Amino acid sequence: MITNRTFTMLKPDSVEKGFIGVILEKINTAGFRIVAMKMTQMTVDDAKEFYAIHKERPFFGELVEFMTRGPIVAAVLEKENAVEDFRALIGATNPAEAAEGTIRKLYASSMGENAVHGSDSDENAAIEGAFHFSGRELF
Ligand code: 3AN
Repeated sequence: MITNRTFTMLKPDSVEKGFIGVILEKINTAGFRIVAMKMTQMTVDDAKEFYAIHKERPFFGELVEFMTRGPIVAAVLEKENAVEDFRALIGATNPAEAAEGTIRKLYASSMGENAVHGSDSDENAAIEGAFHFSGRELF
């Protein structure tokens, strides 16, 4: 399935540090259209479900604790080649390895607290978008 959409979350660290505006500016400047957006806070059950693919990983508990400790900004973004282009814009999972100018290089502090989420496939973009938004919330 090929789509032109991806799903992102500005994680609790970005919201806590006041980086919502600068990150959205990078996203808009890079040519993404915001199709849906909201500020919300995941429950522990939400985070366990959202990150179920990582449940056997040693960092799973830390990940769930971090992602539920405060509000996030969830959004669906549209652009040609959205998934790949957004992963390029955010940079490597580990901010120390992220390319210059990427969102994680600029605003993330560690592998765990890495500022933003970006879907890793068109299929997951659709699943993750549907996790946070109903059809009526997509514009
Ligand atoms: P990405 O977000 O770049 O796709 P994934 O899917 O490998 O990275 O990991 C999902 C999330 O799990 C990451 N965004 C990060 O918050 C967390 N994570 C990944 N690896 C680690 C790690 N070694 N230690 C702590 N948290 C991690």
